Amino acid sequence: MTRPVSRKRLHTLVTGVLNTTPLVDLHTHLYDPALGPVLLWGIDELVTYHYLVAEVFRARPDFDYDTFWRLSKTEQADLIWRELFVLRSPVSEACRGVLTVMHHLGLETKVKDLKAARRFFAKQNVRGFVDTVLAGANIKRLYMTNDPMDPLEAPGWQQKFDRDPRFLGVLRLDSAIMNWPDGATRLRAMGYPADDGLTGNTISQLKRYLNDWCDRFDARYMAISLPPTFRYPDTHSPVTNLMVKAVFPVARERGLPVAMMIGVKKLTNPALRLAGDSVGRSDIDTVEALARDFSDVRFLLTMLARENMHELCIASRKFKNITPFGCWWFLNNPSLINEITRMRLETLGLSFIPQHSDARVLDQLIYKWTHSRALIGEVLTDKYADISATGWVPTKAEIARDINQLFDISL
Ligand code: RAT
Ligand code: ZN
Repeated sequence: MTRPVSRKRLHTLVTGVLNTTPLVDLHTHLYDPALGPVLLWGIDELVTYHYLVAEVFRARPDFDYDTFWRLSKTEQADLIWRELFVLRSPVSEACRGVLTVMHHLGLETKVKDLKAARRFFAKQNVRGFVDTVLAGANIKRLYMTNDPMDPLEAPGWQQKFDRDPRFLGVLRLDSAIMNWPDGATRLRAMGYPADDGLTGNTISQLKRYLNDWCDRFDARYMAISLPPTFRYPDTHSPVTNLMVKAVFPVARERGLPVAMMIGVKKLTNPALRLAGDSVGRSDIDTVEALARDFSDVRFLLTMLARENMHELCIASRKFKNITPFGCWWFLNNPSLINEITRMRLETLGLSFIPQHSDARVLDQLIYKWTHSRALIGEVLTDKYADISATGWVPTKAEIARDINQLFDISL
């Protein structure tokens, strides 16, 4: 008979392994430093994160959107700092995140302004800071979001460069195939003479674009974010047609997964720009039908509405080609990470990817992963404690094996 083990002992084991295991981050908006200014970092970027831009207007509803956008980045950061960190206690998850990063970097958090933080960052260089952050977050590899049509990113890919092997390529599809025929115009401008209509020529030009850029990026998967109205089958929807006729066939031929992030209502409030997107409930029948009809394509799937999370777990039980991942954007809050991770372990065992950071600013890796590791550690401990009560007590090696299964993604 195995000796009973306390929850405290299990917690020490689990957090010991989790904190010392370098993890892989499946979805970020971070970039190989060789790509230049598209990689954001530093205190002003951190404080003007779009999650905080949305929050500053909660604190200052009298403030005009256009006036805010006319401020310089430094002025925006000063305003957000004063409103959300000085005049009020910074209790939201996005605010807390900034504090976690500052604390980790040895900066005072309860300060009236950002002067000291700015002095600290002025002394850093980007490559050194990449190392500091990846070590601090204990992340060994991360996946970028690469868009050949992004004017900020595209110039960086014009010449060959030595890739940092920690930054893996992902071909993002939104600009090419959402809001069709906008994508057709952009494809033509890039030397892929697609038609506005969904002709055979359009499909073959799009396939050529996908193949060329998967090659150029050494893409490990293709990714798209989709609105709650996304449906399959749907013979009238351009995006559904382009996915079915071009994206899935290319994914199949290349053996690449397709990540679909479903449930974003783009620019519900356009005046908020990047902070203006909202959430809507999406259609799980669509997810199941795609998984059934494209059984040879691996789908990495996340959804934005909490209401979709349970049915996504069940769909994943039915289709082995679905891998649910992460607690995306508005779900990236402690209470929801706790709930979703618990539900996934209970319905899927270890066959899912618990978290991604979605970091847009390099420094955010520190807080996103510190917070998520702690939450996932609590949930895993509870699950091990439950099975330990029957005598099935995990060893440290078994816990390490499980954590590797959850996080050691290689695509
Ligand atoms: O979480 C975010 O920062 C969002 O703005 C989006 O980037 C979302 O994650 C996406 O990839 O579309
Ligand atoms: Zn994202």
